[in-house]
Amino acid sequence: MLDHARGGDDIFTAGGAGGSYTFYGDAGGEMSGDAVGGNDTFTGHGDSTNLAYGDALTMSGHAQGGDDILMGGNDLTAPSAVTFGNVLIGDAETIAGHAHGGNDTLISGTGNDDMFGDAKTILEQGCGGNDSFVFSSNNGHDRIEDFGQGVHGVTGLNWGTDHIDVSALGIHDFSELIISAFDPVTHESTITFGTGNDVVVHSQIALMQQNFVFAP
Ligand SMILES: [Ca+2]
Ligand SMILES: [Ca+2]
Repeated sequence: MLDHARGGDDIFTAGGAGGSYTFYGDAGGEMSGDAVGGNDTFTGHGDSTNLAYGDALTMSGHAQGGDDILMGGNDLTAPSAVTFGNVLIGDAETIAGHAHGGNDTLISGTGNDDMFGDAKTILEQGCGGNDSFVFSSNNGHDRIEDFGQGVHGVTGLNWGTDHIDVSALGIHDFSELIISAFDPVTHESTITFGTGNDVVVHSQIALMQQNFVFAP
């Protein structure tokens, strides 16, 4: 998608179990110039391989990602923690130039989800959007790879200001969360929602109350 191209708002639902699904919300290649991605919705299928990009493979120039909703598939039984049937990427594999990622919503299913709110790699002046990661019961073993907290002076300022939505779990307050100590080397901590339901979060700094959306 080049120049002033604009993507539509698409809805894609993956087919049967045992499949391999790759989704690009807007462009299978590069989005550049002043191209703007649509607001797309992807729903993965359980017991399958789902790879979803909200916008494109790569974004450069002044491309702007849409606000996409990506949902992981619901496996009958989530596999062990080391394998991810679902890779959900809010914008693109790589964001470069002056491209901006959108404000995306990534929703974990009962399979294992590896989630990038923006991109696997952000280069140059590229930046991500303000994304939401949504969890509920029986969600398997997941990862959030780029949790932005808007903290200056710490790697990941270009990840936006993101939130983890735990409202569906009936969690009302930060004190109800079980979170391992933040590792200052790996920048990871693990939130345990229940047996077989946890998420490793790669964040800028230790997680705090304002990083979450709680049940009312
Ligand atoms: Ca899009
Ligand atoms: Ca994003």
